[in-house]
Amino acid sequence: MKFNLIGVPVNYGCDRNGAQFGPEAFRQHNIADLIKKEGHKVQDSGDVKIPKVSPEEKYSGHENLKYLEPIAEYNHNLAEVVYNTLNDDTFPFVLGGDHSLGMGSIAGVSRHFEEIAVIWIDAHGDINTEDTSPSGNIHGMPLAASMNVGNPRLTNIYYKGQKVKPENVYIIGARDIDSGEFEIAEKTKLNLYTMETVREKGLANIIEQVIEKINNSSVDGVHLSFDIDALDKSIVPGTGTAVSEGFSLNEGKEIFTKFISRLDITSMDFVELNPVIDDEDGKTVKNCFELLRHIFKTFKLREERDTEYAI
Ligand code: 5AB
Ligand code: MN
Ligand code: MN
Ligand code: MN
Repeated sequence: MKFNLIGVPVNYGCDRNGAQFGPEAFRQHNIADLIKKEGHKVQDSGDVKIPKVSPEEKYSGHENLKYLEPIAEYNHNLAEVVYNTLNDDTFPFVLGGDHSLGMGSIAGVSRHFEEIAVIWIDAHGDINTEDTSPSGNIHGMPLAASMNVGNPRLTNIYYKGQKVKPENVYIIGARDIDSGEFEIAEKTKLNLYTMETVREKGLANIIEQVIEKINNSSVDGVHLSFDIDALDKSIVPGTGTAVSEGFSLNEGKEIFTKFISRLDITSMDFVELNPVIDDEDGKTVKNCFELLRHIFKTFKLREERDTEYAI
């Protein structure tokens, strides 16, 4: 396969120092080499342009949407790169940066395909709006905005209106959900598999359900957005909003093995690494890379299997 690395060095969405150094950390640890070693082609289109604004301008766009203007602007730029990458028959692999980048990724992906599904693996729902958000941090809102819920400046990024239908949205592993988010989940009827549900029904069964639903729907593109805080706090100390009771590394691998081998995943985000708050051994970076290696290995296995069948 051919991957395009797209760096998004942003922390406006989490309003905490460090997440903007994510892309640099992935590159320093040679993510491109890793992808090549697993047998793929890889290009790096560099970093998306992020407008520079000072913390004093934080609330200048809206009283409960921090950095609204620069976030809307950079997401437009990101959407364009993602869209062009797909048109080039290349897989966009977006490196965060905080999760506010989900809006741009999804906007670019949804412009390319007829109808998309979004798998959102995260400790959080990320379906807040300016009315429900306890923090005003836009990294807690990208999935709502992509469904056309929230502030028009965010719902109209790249092109006007809805990017993904709620019935095609799958949140998996959420265990820190705000009360307003529960209401939005119910109202929109998106597919919410909380960690409580995952533990009750078993991870394998939940994955199976999601695969079946997606493969029985009419989508032609599947975007997978992975927030590393889906993993347990003990294995990813280097993320801004770590939560306990998360997935183990092996569960993370199981999720990717199954989704990549049985769904046609067409684009991905890998977000919320904050190297500044990682532990002294770089545990978070190490675990991210173990998972990344597994991801690209699985893409290769899938490709080999598909070409075998084609012959
Ligand atoms: B992340 C919280 N729900 O809205 C909020 O890391 C946390 O992209 C959001 O999933 C976490 O501020 C956003 C409390
Ligand atoms: Mn998130
Ligand atoms: Mn999260
Ligand atoms: Mn976070």
